[in-house]
Amino acid sequence: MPIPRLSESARDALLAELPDWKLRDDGLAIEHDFKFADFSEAFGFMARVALYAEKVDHHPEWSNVYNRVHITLTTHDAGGLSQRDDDMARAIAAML
Ligand code: H2B
Repeated sequence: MPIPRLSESARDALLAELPDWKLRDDGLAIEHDFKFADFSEAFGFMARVALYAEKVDHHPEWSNVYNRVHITLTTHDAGGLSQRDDDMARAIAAML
């Protein structure tokens, strides 16, 4: 089922409130490169995000190299950003 795209004003408000998240060049996703003390910290964070993602049925695109976790949030069912990405970015901020 298609999901509505986030309005430009909602997107701009999110980026203003969470300034570490950057809009991808195509405007269809937001990205954040997280850096932790070591792999254990990074993987613990990923485990928390993964459990939350399963609970809300919204999944990050991500990669991990040692103590870095790169996360891209977009909604495939919307073809771009949606409220689900807004909610996820805020939830992730609370998991740090
Ligand atoms: N995650 C993301 N990032 N975008 C989606 O559109 C999406 C998802 N859709 N997780 C969900 C799962 C959908 O495929 C299931 C069927 O609800």
